[in-house]
Order: sequence, then structure tokens, then C-alpha cells
Amino acid sequence: MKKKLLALLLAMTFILMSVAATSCSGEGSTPPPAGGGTGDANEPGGTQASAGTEAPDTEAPVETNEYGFPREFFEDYMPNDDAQYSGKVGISGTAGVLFDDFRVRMGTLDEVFRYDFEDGKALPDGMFTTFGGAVADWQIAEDGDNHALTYKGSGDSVLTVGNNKWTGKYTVTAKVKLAAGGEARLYFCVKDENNLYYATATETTVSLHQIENGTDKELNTIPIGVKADEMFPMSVTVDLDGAEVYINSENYFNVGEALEEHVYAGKFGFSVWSTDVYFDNVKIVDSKTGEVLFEEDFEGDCDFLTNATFGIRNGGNWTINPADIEIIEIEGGNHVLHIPASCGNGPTVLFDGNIGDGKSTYTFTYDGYVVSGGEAFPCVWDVKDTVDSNGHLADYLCYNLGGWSKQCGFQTIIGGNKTPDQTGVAAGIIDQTWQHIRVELISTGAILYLDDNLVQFHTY
Ligand SMILES: [Ca+2]
Ligand SMILES: [Ca+2]
Repeated sequence: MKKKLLALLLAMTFILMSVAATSCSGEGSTPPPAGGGTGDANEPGGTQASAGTEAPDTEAPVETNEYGFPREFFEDYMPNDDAQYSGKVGISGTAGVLFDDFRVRMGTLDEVFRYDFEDGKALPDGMFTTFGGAVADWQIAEDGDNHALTYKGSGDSVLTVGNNKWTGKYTVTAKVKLAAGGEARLYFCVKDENNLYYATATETTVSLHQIENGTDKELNTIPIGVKADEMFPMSVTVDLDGAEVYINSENYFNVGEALEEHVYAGKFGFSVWSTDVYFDNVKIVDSKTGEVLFEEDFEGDCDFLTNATFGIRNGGNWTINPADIEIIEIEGGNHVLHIPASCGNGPTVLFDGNIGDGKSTYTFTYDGYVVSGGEAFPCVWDVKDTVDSNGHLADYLCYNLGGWSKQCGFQTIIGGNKTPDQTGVAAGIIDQTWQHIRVELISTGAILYLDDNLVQFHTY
């Protein structure tokens, strides 16, 4: 009897050791790949090494705290003194919002923690803390075969984790599933409840906010949301001098001057393609300050054409002749800029090139009218002085309104070459009708509206 018991104990010990060895080899010895934030949700969750387990011979043991977190990223954390941004991370969501594959990486390789919530274990209170609510109210929910985290308490709760000295480079990622009408937030650079940043996503918008000394400021918002009832990734990579926010794999926002590198210092204007078009009521506004940078209704003593410059759009055939483009009076005594179809392909009129100099975020609006022809009223901006071997404009950005047979879409032209996968979408161009165009340039992309309807949001 005793022998049998001893054999059973030995067998159990062997099984336990095997499990421990398997678990250990899955943790730490194969760091997740760098970059992205689109981790595989099927990978084992939680990298808290159990205190006392032996590390493989080739690696030094990770020193962990009482919660199983590596001390080098928590109690023993040494921030980078050059960092302008620092703080811990967090999540919050309205009722029914699910979070999965919640993870943080330091640098590009070192995983601080990763939870896929498949083990059914509650989060360790003490390492996780909340603003509002309680850690115990953040619970595991079943979602088909998957398990994810959701807040089941009342009121709002922000679940936070980390060391508020954390400096870049670090990346926080979560996979998120919105309930209909819901909102999900990913927090970063959290110093305390009153000083932090967060990115927020709903079905209609995504926004970037900063809370500074308790005041919530919306830094940017984009009127394109995410779908409810579908998992999508949210991630933020915090670097020494800024942060990049990705939602559904699009780079929506950059935080920090150093990362707002795209400044639209080039000229901008109109460029038509074998179409007879009127333009009117051009206005360019600094989106941040509201300052009007340029305004022209082509009435009175208009010197627009005197100050403008002229070019040919990529692939065009216009023999540059500024006299072809005119300011005319139309019905009702209104004056408009007229680019006639007789110019052929690509006649381009550019405004005074210094407008918008140094601005990375501005909005331009104008009215367009198709008299006749197959396309409509494209606008170009960020137009460099470079030309291709045919003397055509070679480097610029464009919302090609009316291209692809009256469709609309963003185009990048580099070295005279179009980016091949950029095509138009149906947008409601109507001939012989005044239509209102608005293009908002943000640090990470451009948004096109036609008659106040969103047509396209393009991220660079
Ligand atoms: Ca899961
Ligand atoms: Ca006018």
C-alpha cells in the first residue's frame, strides 16, 4: 500500500515538473516579435514567472516581485532621463466592451506582461489599480470560445498598471470589441488620475485626449469610427519625444512635436483634367488657431491670377499658358475662377506658395461647379518645386475629385508616379451644380468632405 502511494506521489511529482518545465519554456525564452501590436491572441497569456522556478541555463533568472511581475519594470525601474513623456498605461470601456490580449512591451522585445484571459484568473490587485471602481469589478467574460476582460461595476473605472516613471520606448496594446453604442479607451503616459493621455474609439469617431491638471482636452478627433461586435487592435507606442496611436492598424495620431514631421509647406491649388470647371469662395484656415490664412471670392480688384503660379499635373499635356485660366463673371454677377476644358489635361493653378508655410494642420474649403466634361474639381497641395522629365509637377498630394469617371479619392504623386493602389470612391459629383468641398489636413492624414458628407479619410 505504501509502495503504491509512493509510486503515485512520484508520478504526480513527475507530471507537475513536466508542466512547470513546459510553462517555463513558454515564458521569456521566446520573446514576442518586435513592432506592430497585432499579437496573436492564441499565445499563452500572462508572463508572470512564478517566483522560485528555474530559468533555462542560458538565461539569467528574471527577478520578480510578489505579484510575479519582473522587478526591473516595476519596483526597480530606471527611467530614461532624456524622455519627455512618461507614465503607466490603462484601459476603460462602457458597459459590455471587451478587452483581450492586453499587453505591454518595453523596447521592442521585452514583454512586461500579456493577458489573454484564457486561464480564468483574476488580475492581481495591488499591481493593477483603478481610478473609480475596483479591480475586482474587472472580470473575465466569455465571448464564444474566447475569454476577455470587461468592467462589471457601476460608474466609470479606468484600470491602470505599470510604473508611472515608465519611459519609452514602450508599447501598450489591447484587442477591443465594442458593444453597440459603446466607447473604449486606451491610456498612456499616466502620471496620475489628473495627468494622462488617452485614445478613445466609438462607432463614429476616434479621438486623442490629454488630461492635464484635471482638465480634459481633446487634441484631435477623426470622424471615422470602428465597427461594434468585431475585435480590433488599439495600440500606442510611447517614445522619448512623442507617441504614436494606432487604431485598427491605422496611425491615427501622433503626440509630440517631434513626431508631427509632416509640414505642408508646399503650394496648393486646383488642377483640372479635360473638364470645364468654375471655382469660387476659396478659404484656408489654420485648424488649430482658426486663423484665416487665405480667402478669395474672385470679386472686386482680385489679383489672384497675378500672384498665382502655374503647372501641369502628372501626365498632362497643357501648354502652360496662364492666359487660358481666367476670372469671369457668370449669372447673377458672381465672379469665379474658370479653368476651361480647352486647356486639356492637367492645367494647374497654384496659390501663393507661402500660404500655410510651417502649418501641419489646416483646412481648406471651396466651391466647385462642373460646366461640362468627364471629371470635376481636384485640389492639390504640398506641391514641391520638383518637376519630372516632361516638366510636369512631380511631387504633390491630391484629392482627385471627379477622377476615375466622377469618383473621388486621395492620391500621392512621388517623382511623377501615382501610388497605384489609390483609387476613387463614388462620392456624388453632380454636373452643373455648385458643390462645397472641405479638406482637413491632420498630422497623420487628410479628410475629404463633399457637401459636408465624409468621402474619405486617408492616413499616410
Ligand atoms: Ca482571450
Ligand atoms: Ca465669387
